[in-house]
Amino acid sequence: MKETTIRTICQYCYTGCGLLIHRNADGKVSVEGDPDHPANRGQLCPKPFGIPEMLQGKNRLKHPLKKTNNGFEKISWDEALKIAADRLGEIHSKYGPLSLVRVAGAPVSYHARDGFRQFTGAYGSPNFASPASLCMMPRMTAFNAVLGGTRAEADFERTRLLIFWGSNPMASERYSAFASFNGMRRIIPRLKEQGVRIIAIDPFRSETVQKADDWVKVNLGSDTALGLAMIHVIIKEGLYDEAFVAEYTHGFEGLKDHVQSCTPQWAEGITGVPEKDIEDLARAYATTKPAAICDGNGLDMYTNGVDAVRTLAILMGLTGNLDIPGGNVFLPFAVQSALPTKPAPNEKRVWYDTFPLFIEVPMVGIKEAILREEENRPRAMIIQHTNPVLIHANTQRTRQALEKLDFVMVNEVVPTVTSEMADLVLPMADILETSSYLAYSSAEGGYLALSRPLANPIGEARSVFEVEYELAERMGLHQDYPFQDTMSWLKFMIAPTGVTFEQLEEEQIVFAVPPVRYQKYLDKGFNTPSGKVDFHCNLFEGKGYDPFPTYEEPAGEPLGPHNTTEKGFSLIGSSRRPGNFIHTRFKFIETLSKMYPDPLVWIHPQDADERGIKDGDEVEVTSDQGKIRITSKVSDNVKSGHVWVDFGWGNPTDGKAGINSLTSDAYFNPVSGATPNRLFPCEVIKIQ
Ligand SMILES: Nc1nc2c(c(=O)[nH]1)N[C@H]1C(S)=C(S)[C@@H](COP(=O)(O)OP(=O)(O)OC[C@H]3O[C@@H](n4cnc5c(=O)[nH]c(N)nc54)[C@H](O)[C@@H]3O)O[C@H]1N2
Ligand SMILES: Nc1nc2c(c(=O)[nH]1)N[C@H]1C(S)=C(S)[C@@H](COP(=O)(O)OP(=O)(O)OC[C@H]3O[C@@H](n4cnc5c(=O)[nH]c(N)nc54)[C@H](O)[C@@H]3O)O[C@H]1N2
Ligand code: SF4
Ligand SMILES: [Mo]
Repeated sequence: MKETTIRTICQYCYTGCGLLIHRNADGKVSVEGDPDHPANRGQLCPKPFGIPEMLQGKNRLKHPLKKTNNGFEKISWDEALKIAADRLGEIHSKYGPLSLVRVAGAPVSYHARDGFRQFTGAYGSPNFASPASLCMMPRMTAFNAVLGGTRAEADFERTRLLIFWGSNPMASERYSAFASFNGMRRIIPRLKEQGVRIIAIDPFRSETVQKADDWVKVNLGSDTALGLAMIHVIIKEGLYDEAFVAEYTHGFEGLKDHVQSCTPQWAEGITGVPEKDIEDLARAYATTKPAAICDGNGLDMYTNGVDAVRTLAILMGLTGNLDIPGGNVFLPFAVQSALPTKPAPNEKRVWYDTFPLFIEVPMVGIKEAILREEENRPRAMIIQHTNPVLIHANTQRTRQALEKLDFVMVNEVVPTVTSEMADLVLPMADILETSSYLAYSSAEGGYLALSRPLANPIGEARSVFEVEYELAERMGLHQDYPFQDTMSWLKFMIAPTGVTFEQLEEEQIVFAVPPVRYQKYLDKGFNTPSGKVDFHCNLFEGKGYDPFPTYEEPAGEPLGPHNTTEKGFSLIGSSRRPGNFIHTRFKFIETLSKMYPDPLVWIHPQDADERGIKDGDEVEVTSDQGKIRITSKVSDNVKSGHVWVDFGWGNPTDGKAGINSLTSDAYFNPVSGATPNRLFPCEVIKIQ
């Protein structure tokens, strides 16, 4: 065999590192970081080192499967697509176009995000759902409402003070939405060398907290109170940017009144952060110029998360740290999502009246519509690149909702708890077996990179776009389809950038957008209803929400740590993600699982002691929703009164506990539909 090296990219997280995949004369595969890729400059995290094992096809779904009374039966593609076309056609005739919902996964790779979106539009349904209400979109909705842009990214290279607020990039590698440059993975040590002060606001001593200069040990779900108190201090002490506030913000006087009572003393009682530390934090952020905030997913999965992020957006505006070098900037971006050519009317989607400002239907709306048997409820679900049973709050109720559907089709690469519930399972080509691309934004410009196939699709697995098109064709829905397979999708998506596939193939990395231009507001204003930073948020007010962010207790919590609930729960549970897996994936890849074999429940030494629990004991965690068995990790990384359960297990291929058996979907954020996946009252006992 000839030795080969393929230059490609990793699509397991938002960093999109460059990879060199070597295959030697014996066929042995090895992985190296691409030294010339701007995102990582040769560095890699552990995950792509699982690629050689993944290419062996362990646990892969190789054939279409249909559910029968005796379990799954192997069928041909022709039969599978006939079943899908017949069932979806019948459901369309009986219940109309709104009866279909397409549920997709985290948009880390674009084929996850775009798959079956076009089809759903052509079918006539506006019903899209995903983990968006748990992941990034609650933040984007808040930023957009106040700043008129969904993301204002930290301008890492030029800042003097950096606040990681509910983000843990030392494990998640998520420094921004899609911005990657100058070897993002080494940004923290590099900034420290330059004397930039780094602060982490986090209830857990995370990998990022461990690298920070200061740790603001905030209580779970209390960030709105912290943000409001910081705004109070900055206004009271006159530390805000007067010129910027006067010229470019709307509603300052109202804001001033609104935060009058939000004193640091008030916030101390809620956040657990001493009054003096809140004052110091506010002063540091307002007086160190420029300062930037790196917001994270730690703010999303609370019922009060959107307002927390509105306080971040207001802080950026108040201090003038917006769209300036070293502040939070609106970055150039090359490619948008593949929206359906013929979108169905948005206002017709399920639970639109409840969530008019959100980009799609929060999963809680889909589940409730089905479980309450609402007339316009979905009857058919296409599940594309996601594992809803494990990732949404209250696994038991997610299962019940799926069971009530007339038809469930799951597009997957491996068997999961969700695919086990399907009527039809379609085996998909993995990202390692198809062409794809990523668009990156950065202050230095927006660029594209190519993801190349490393092998042919395993068994009978096929590309999602081919399957989607063939199904549309069988149903007569293909007339307006802009792409028919992976390659035509890729070319269609990158066309607006002016970059061609041939160019990408030759150059691998192509810059398509010039470096950021700062202070765009000088001539364009802000893209909000007032044209300014909306402290007083007109968009929210117009839809009946409070124009200013207000602290509300996060739902799902008992009165506070050590306050026993009626059921005897005296701990507050949350969840975390270990650095070497992505969500529910890769647990059967030994290269990765040997580094972190089991999910753990992290408990403070004092709480463990009171319960006779030692490190490594088997324990039972019980919440209102259910119970799980898991191994304990006794650690003072946790605040006393909190316990943290590792998220991502629970598939048949790992046989371990899934945390969302413990979380509740009885509450949700009124704007984003976020459920409290990171907050549940619980108790932990040792299994004797
Ligand atoms: N290894 C790995 N990397 C990943 C992923 C993965 O599953 N595994 N997933 C990817 C995805 S989809 C996402 S969305 C990103 C997320 O990446 P990040 O945005 O970095 O978010 P998390 O990794 O969830 O870290 C959130 C941090 O917030 C803290 N936190 C929890 N609750 C609160 C709170 O109430 N207030 C504050 N201030 N902090 C809180 C947590 O302790 C944690 O340290 O990671 C991506 N990268
Ligand atoms: N309690 C709790 N709940 C959470 C979180 C948490 O921290 N705590 N995190 C939340 C967040 S931020 C997110 S983003 C979500 C993640 O939610 P998901 O996106 O649903 O999570 P994944 O495990 O990445 O699921 C992706 C599925 O797609 C499959 N897959 C992989 N490649 C392909 C492919 O090429 N084609 C197809 N068709 N399928 C493929 C994988 O096998 C996997 O089963 O979970 C959310 N839920
Ligand atoms: S940080 Fe790791 S998982 Fe993320 S793109 Fe880079 S190598 Fe892949
Ligand atoms: Mo996410």
